[in-house]
Amino acid sequence: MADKTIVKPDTTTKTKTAPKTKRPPLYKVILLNDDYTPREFVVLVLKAVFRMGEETANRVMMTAHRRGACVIAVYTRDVAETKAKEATELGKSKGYPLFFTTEPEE
Ligand code: TYC
Repeated sequence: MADKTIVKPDTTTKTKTAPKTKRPPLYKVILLNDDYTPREFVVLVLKAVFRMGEETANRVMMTAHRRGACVIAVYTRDVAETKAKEATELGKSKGYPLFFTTEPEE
C-alpha cells in the first residue's frame, strides 16, 4: 500500500544573527587648561602628538584656555592613553603642568 503520510514543509523560522562587525570602544583625549604652560608650547604638543595643523592646534588650545578643557580626538583605548601620556610627559619634561586625560565615549 502506498504511503499517504503528508509531509508538511518545515515552516519553523530560524533567527538569523547578523554577523557582528565589532568595533572597539572609543576614548576621548581631553586637554585641560592650566595657568602656567605657555600657549605656544601647547600648540607645539598638539601638532607633534596629535598631528594637527597650526590653525587647528591654535583653535583647540584657545578652546581649552577659555573653557577649561577641550576634547581633542577619539581613538581606541590604547592609542588614546598612549597619546595622552606622551603629550603630558612632553609638558612635564619642560616643567609644565600641562595635562591630557582620557574618557570613554558614550
Ligand atoms: N592658560 C595657559 C596660559 O594662559 C595656556 C594654556 C592653554 C594652557 C590651554 C593649557 O590646555 C591649555 N599660558
